[in-house]
Amino acid sequence: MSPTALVRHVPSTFARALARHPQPEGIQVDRARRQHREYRRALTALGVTVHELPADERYPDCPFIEDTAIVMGEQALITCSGAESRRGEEQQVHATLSSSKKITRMEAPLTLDGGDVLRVADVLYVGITERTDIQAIPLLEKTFQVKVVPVQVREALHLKSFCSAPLPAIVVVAEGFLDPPPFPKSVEVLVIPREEAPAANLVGSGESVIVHEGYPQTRRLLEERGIRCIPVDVSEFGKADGSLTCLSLFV
Ligand code: CIR
Repeated sequence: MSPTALVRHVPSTFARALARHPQPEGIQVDRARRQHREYRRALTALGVTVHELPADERYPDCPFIEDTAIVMGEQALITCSGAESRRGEEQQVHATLSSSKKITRMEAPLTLDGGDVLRVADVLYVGITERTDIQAIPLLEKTFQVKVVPVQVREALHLKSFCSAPLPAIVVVAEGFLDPPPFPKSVEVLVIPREEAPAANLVGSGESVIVHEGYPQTRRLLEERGIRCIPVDVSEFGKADGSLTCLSLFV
């Protein structure tokens, strides 16, 4: 069965999305919408069935759907965002998943963003950040009955801002961000150059990954490893600290 991912369209309010380092030229919503379309096409090229949710104008950050839920098998944990302005985005995701998943809800004061949850085999590595509270870990353990390893993150918004696990047993990490990497020896860790750190965030399926356009060293490293790369430009989302994984929620 092909994997399925939820994506959420770009609202016209997207120019007001949260940004740690707002760019003087601002976010171009039309360009973000075109990039989102290319991203959806790339998911389809990976063999993923894409389920599109409508934008919600009240939530400028709603395209970053990864943050709203953690899904493993039949279980879904609907998160409580660490950013107050994003609370409420999860309702539509909850409604969508409730027909097919067993739902658990996280309630404030517990907070967690999906961008902090990296799944490698049956272990969840969880970034402890401004968004994700260490107190949320017992609920993850209870919901999914898995081992959870906390990882302190200081240099970035989320754990997955500088690493990802795009294919089974392959983790891509930007040099110097996770020293030493907390993964077992059975996991292959591909280290990309620090100057390409944002390119460590990748989405994959089968033998292929979606990579960021404009990061040639990362692409070469992956291709030398025999991984097919589909480049996509998500630079408008990058202006709001977004990347590739955050634009989809694999269910
Ligand atoms: C935020 O600050 O919440 C959004 N502007 C960006 C969220 C990116 N999410 C992710 O990488 N999982």
